[in-house]
Amino acid sequence: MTPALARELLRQMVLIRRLEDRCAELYTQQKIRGFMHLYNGEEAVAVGVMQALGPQDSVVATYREHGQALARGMSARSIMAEMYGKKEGCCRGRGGSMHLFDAATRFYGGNAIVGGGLPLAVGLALADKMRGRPQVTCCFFGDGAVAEGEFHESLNLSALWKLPVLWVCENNLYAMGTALTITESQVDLTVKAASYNMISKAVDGMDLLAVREAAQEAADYVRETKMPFFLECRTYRFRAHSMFDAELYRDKSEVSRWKERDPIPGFLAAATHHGWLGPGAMEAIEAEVEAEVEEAVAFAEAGSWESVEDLHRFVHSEAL
Ligand SMILES: Cc1ncc(C[n+]2csc(CCOP(=O)(O)OP(=O)(O)O)c2C)c(N)n1
Ligand SMILES: [Mg+2]
Repeated sequence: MTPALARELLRQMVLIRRLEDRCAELYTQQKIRGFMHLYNGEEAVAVGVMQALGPQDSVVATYREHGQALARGMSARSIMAEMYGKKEGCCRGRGGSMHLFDAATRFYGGNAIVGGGLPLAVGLALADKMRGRPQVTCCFFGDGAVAEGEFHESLNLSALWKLPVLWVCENNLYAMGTALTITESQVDLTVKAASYNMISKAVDGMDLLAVREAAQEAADYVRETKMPFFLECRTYRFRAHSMFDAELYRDKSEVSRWKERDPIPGFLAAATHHGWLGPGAMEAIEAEVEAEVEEAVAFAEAGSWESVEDLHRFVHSEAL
């Protein structure tokens, strides 16, 4: 770790947090519509894992993917314009919150279907293998995906066909309002993954340094052996599942207990302790991030709607 990298990692987490808090405000003003799922509390997972990937690696994410998109290097303005449904957005406003996508950073998208990204990751990794490319495909998914057939089929194929996939399970203990403990016979997800004959490991998803280290080890293993690796990041979302959720399924005391382990102040304290960040660093980052988010909002506000004549484009391949 260097002081510059520590600052950058903290900045990324603060940017994710601030951009999403702003999205929540804009949602209540109906500037952003449709489904929207926020990542608050889970920032250390996206930021820490992304550090282990290179530009040629592929990333597949879920509908809760704003953090991954930012940590992968997509701009706040292209994300915000997409949230608004504007043409200047990363998908010309056609995807919205759940379908951020960016070929340039090999970000193969959010996905509205629980577990839907896992078979895509198998396909991406198979393509890399067949072409002899040294890439890793990193696939994020929630604990809820573990109950889907696609999880089992994808993990099995990745081990059977020896595919270079880094599986990253974001276990935040709930799938919408359903606790893991009432849907799974085996709540230790590393045990489930290990049954497909791959290395599986769990890490504290609230600790940025721990996630970064575990992800680096996992990605190195995948790159060297061309075998899959399952990394479970134990984390928690501070906000509701989506913008429509009364949160009747969990106690406020549980939420406040997890908030005490907020990854942002946690990493700030560690970085200060190690001497990577000095006094005033956080204030400067917050000011920078605030300016970046407001610039993104202004960009989205000033954006344009796709013209009616263009609406058929990208629907059928012949229209390209
Ligand atoms: C195949 C499928 N079934 C159900 C849904 C409805 N749904 C949306 S999010 C969600 C919960 C998924 O939870 P998890 O995978 O743990 O991700 P988290 O929201 O906690 O990040 C469900 C059931 C869906 N989108 N797709
Ligand atoms: Mg979950």
